[in-house]
Amino acid sequence: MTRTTKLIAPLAILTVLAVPALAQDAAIDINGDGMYSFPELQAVMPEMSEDDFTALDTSGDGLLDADEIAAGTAAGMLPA
Ligand SMILES: [Ca+2]
Repeated sequence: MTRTTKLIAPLAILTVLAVPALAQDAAIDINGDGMYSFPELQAVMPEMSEDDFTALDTSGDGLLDADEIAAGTAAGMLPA
């Protein structure tokens, strides 16, 4: 986990509590960068393990881009 994600995680959790979980992508993508980080996903999917996230992060950059999100959704590991 990078220093940035450690700082963002508590903010993401607090923000997600204020909106319906899984309502829309914006509810997951807290920082609006178009990608899902592990803290962002885990905030709305507490059952998501770091191993699951790593499996979805095929490029290994620590973020799920649109292609990785689409693949995870198709595999049933992410909400549609
Ligand atoms: Ca990635």
